[in-house]
Amino acid sequence: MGYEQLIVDVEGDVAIVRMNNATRLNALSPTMTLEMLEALGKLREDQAIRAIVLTGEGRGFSAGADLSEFGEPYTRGERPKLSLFLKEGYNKLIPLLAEMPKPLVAAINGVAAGAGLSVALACDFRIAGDGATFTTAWVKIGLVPDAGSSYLLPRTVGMAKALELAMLSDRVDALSALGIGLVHRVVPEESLMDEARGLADRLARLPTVALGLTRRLFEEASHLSLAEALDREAHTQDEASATEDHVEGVLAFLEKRDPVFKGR
Ligand code: T3D
Repeated sequence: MGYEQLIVDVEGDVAIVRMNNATRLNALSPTMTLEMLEALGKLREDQAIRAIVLTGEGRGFSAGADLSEFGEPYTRGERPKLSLFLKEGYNKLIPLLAEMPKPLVAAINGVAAGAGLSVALACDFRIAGDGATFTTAWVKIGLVPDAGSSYLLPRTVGMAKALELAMLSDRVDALSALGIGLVHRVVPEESLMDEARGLADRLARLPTVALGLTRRLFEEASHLSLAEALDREAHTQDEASATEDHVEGVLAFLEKRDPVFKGR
């Protein structure tokens, strides 16, 4: 199906999702947010897809909320309740990404700001082009971090750095982002998609169910005591060991051959 502000390409078992509102640096308009919910929801259910790359068209990854949507009501003196938009939009999109049962790679091709940064943070891997930049942006328009960044940013870079980024909202370049652990890798802009695609291909060859459960386990464990985490590990190991891929992994080891995982 065609989308207005999203391009979805499927190449083998990898889906490439491109945010496509390029004249506004892929600002997350309500249309794009709804389309992402729909497209990513379908990819989540599609057993043939085993990894997803998320990127932006043009020179931006995503500049966050589409501020042009605010202009008219604010000029008229209206004050729409932002929580209503958040609950219908980002508060559905971010969990959809963060709980995706297959790996997500953000290929950050330009600026990631505000909720655009949140989208990147909700992915498993962040590969940045060497021209990418990052800014929390919210404080510059008198807002607080949303779209999950109050949760995801401190967990990614630590509380002290997260507060600095959120309060000062400086624009951070790709190498600085690498230095604080905001991204996993920085690569030349021209090879960004090849690198992201290569990583996605590698991830798509791994036991997909175990990858999704690993992410879920880490998320759950961050709220648990050690005793509770051990218990969750035991239950989750029952889920992982019920897969064909577990049996294949063990047999391949014993037979001294490479495993062929099928993602089930
Ligand atoms: O309920 C709710 O929805 C609230 C939720 C809030 C979540 C948030 O994400 S709040 C944060 C929103 N985002 C921002 O405040 C960022 C605004 N943009 C910028 O600060 C800068 O554009 C950037 C730092 C991202 C990039 O700067 P630069 O110099 O590389 O590009 P530029 O020239 O500023 O932008 C290029 C064009 O994109 C420009 O349009 P023009 O002049 O060429 O017609 C600019 O207006 C447009 N653009 C950039 N960001 C947005 C945008 N248009 C709409 N919304 C944007 N967020």
